[in-house]
Amino acid sequence: MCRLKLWIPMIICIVTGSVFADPLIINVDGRQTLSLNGKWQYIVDPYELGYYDYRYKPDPNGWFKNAKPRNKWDRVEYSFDDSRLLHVPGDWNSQTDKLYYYEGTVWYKKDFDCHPEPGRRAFVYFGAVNYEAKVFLNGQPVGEHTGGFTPFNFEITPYLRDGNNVIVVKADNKRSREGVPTVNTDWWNFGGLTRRVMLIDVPETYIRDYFIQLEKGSADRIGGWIQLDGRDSQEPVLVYIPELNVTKVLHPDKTGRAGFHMQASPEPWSPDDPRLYTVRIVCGKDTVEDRIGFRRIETRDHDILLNGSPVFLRGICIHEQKPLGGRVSTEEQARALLTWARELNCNFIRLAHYPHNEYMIRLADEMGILVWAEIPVYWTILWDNPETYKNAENQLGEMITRDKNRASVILWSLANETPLEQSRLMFIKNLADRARALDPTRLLTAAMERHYIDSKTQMIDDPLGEVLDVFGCNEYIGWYDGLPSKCDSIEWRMTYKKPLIISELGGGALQGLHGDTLTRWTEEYQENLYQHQLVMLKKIPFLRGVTPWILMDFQSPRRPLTGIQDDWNRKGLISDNGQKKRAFRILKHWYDQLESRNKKE
Ligand code: GCB
Repeated sequence: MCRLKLWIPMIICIVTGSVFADPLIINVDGRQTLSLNGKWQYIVDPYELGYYDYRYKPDPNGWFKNAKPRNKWDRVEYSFDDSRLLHVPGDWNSQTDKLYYYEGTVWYKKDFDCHPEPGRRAFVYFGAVNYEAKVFLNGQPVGEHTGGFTPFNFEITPYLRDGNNVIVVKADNKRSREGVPTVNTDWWNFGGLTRRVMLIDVPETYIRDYFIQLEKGSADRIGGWIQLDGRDSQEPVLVYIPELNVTKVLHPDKTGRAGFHMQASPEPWSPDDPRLYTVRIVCGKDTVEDRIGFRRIETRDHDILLNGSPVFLRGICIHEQKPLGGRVSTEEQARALLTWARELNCNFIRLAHYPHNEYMIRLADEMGILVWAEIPVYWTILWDNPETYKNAENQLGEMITRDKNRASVILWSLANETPLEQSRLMFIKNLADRARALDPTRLLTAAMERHYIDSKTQMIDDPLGEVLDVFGCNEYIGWYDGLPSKCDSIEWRMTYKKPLIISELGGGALQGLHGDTLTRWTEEYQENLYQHQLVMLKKIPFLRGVTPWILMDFQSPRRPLTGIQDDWNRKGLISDNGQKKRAFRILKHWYDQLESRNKKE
C-alpha cells in the first residue's frame, strides 16, 4: 500500500478518535517475523487513569505523565518499570495472585530493537488480547480491537524507528452487557495478551490471504482464491503443489484478488491418514508456504459424510484451559490436551466456547482430529443490538479467515444454548449467511437445547435447525435433570432430517472423592451417569456424534462450592491436576468399541 493510502485513514482515525484493525494476515508461521513474546512491564489501572485521549500526546517513556488530568489535583505521574513484569503470551490472572479475580485495564509495555529496510512493510500481530486492545507504537495510536479470542494486526510501517522502539498496549477485560460474550459465562475471564505477539515483515506487495481447499462435493478439483495487498496488486501469482505436480499462474484483478480452480487428485485427509501437502505461493518478492490437507465434508439426511463415507464423531469438548490454572498459551500445552483426547480415542473435538489458539487447529490437522470451532455467541447476548451483531460477525470472520485452510475444521459453530426468540433467530441466520459467504465448503452448526413433550420424550425442533447443516444439542440428564437412571427410559425425536451431535452431557466429580453411585460429586456418581447416558445414546437412531462436557476441569467464577469446586467446574473427565477420573474409562471403552466396529464395516 502506498504511504499516502496509509496516512489518509490514519488522519481520519485521529480526527474521529477511532481506529480499526487492518485485514488479517494469515499463516503467520509462514512469514518473516520478530517475536515480541517474553517479559512486558505493566501497570494495573482499575480507574482508567491512564486512559489515552487522542488530543494529548503520549510520552512513551512515562506513559501516564500525559494522561488527561481530570482536574488540577489529579495528575498521575507514575510510569512503567521492571518491578512489575508479566509474561506474554499469558493471562494476567494466573501470573500474580493480585490479579486472580481482576477485571479491568492493564497497560503493557515492551521495548524492542529493529531495523526496518526500505521497500518492506511491517505489521504488529496479536494472536489474541482479551477483551479490548488499544495499541500504541512510539507514542502513536496504531489501532484497536474488540474480541478476546481472535487474531488481529495493524500496519506500523510509518511509525517504526531504526533501533529502539516502544510498544504499549491497553488491555481491558471488563465484561459488558453488549459484548460477545456478554456478562454471564461459565468460564474464567482471563485477561491480557493471552496469545503470541510478533512483528511481521513483508515486501511492499505481499500475499495477505488465500483459500485453498477441495471444491464442495468434488474429490479432484482444488479451488479458491489468493488476495494480494500492496502497490503492485496485479502482479502474477504462482500456486504450486509439488507433490501433486500442479502449478497455476494467476492474474489478480485491481483489488489484488484472483480466483482459481485446478484439477488434482490428492489423497484425502482423514483421521486415519492425516495427509498434508506443501503448498507454495509465490508473488514477486513474496513466498508463503503452507501445509494443507484436502478432504470433503457433506451431509446426506442424518449422515455426516467424510470423503463420501458416513462417519461417527467420537468427540469431547475442550476449554482453552491448562492444568493447575490459566489459559493455554503454548504449543506444548495445546498438544497435551489433544494427546488426552487421542487417549480417549476421539476422532473429533469441540473447541468450546470461542476460537482457540492456532496451535490447536494446526496440531489437529497433523494428528488427524476433526474440529468443531465456535464463536462466543453464548447464552443471552443482546440480539437486537446492531453493535453486538457487528462484533459477533467480526469475530466469526476473523476465526474463518485464520482457520479456513485447515482440513481438520469441519464445523463452524455459531452459538451455544441461545433462547428461542425471533431476534436471536435473525441474528444467527445472518451469521450463517456470512459464514457461507466466507467459506462455502464447511458445515454449520450450533449447540441448541431440546424440550420434553411428555415425561419420557425429548423433542428437538428448534427453528434454528432449518438454517444449519448439523444439529448440536446439549443435555444434562442425570445431573441438572433427574438422576442418571432417568436416561434409561428417554426416547428422542427430531423434526429435521439432519445429523445430530449431542454437544454436551455430563456431571461434576472431584477427582479422588469416592462414595456410592448416588452421592453427587463422587467419581462413582459421574461414572454411573456416563454408563446410563451411553445406554440412552446408543438408542438414538439419528445420532452421528457426541462431545461430552468436558475433557478437563476448568476454572469458572460460577463454581464457588468450598472443598469441591473452589472456582473449578468439575465436569472434567480429567482433573485440574491431570488425573483421570473413573468416567474417562467408560467413555474410552465405548469409543474403542465404536472404532473397531467401524473398521470391520
Ligand atoms: C452448559 C454450557 C457450558 C457449561 C455447562 C455446565 O450447558 O454450555 O458452558 O459450562 O453447561 O457445566 O453447566
